Amino acid sequence: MTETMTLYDSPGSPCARRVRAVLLEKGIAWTTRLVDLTRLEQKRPEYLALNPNGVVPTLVHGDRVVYESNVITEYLDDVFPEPPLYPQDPWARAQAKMWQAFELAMAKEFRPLMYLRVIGPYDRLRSREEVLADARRSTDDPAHLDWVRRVYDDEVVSPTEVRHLESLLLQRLDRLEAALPGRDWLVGGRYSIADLSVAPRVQMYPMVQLPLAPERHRRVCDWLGRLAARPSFARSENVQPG
Ligand SMILES: N[C@@H](CCC(=O)N[C@@H](CS)C(=O)NCC(=O)O)C(=O)O
Repeated sequence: MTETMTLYDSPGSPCARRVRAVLLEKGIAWTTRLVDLTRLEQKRPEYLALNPNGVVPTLVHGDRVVYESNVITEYLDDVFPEPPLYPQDPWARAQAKMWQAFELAMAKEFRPLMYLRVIGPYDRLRSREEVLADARRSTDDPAHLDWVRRVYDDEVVSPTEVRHLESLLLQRLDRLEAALPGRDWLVGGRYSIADLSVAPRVQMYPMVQLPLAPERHRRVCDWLGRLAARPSFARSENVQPG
């Protein structure tokens, strides 16, 4: 009997997208369960029972619950080895995992801008009371509820912190640019989990008002173009790929 595969996912989540991309690369069918981050559904007790970190993605494979996107992708690569996405060679694998660590650090810099420039304005399409009432339906944790209020009231980060985060995120692009001369992919001369791990967030830079400038980051733009040309990566943009 085939085990069921369910992905707890959210549109616009680069962390979930890398899991979708791996599922698509491997031709694995799955069912999507949407978690609405704007309604704080990721902090609902029933979701926290699956993923105590209260973030997407979470994968449920049969009776196994796997969370943390890089853990999920490695699990999928082990259980469904074809095509392999994690390098076998120890040095190449270490490099791929360092790119994943780079991405995790980049995520910390990116998150406040995402809430400031995307989720805050989206929330403010509705009344403050409505947004807070929705959040209260998901959790009674004061810290989480206060975060929703701060996002709504545009109090996520100060302008000074914004400039600092923007600068750090641009340095991330410089770092990528410096890694790409003479190579199409980040590690081992072939498309791998390193590319799949880093690209989804880089592709979202324009959403947080950090345009990708070809004059400064030509190789990064070309690399994203190569990824976009891969049907599985292109399809992974949608939570429920058609
Ligand atoms: N390190 C985690 C990070 C997951 C994460 O931060 N997910 C975001 C969406 S990309 C999320 O659920 N954010 C909601 C929140 O921070 O409450 C992973 O890679 O799975």
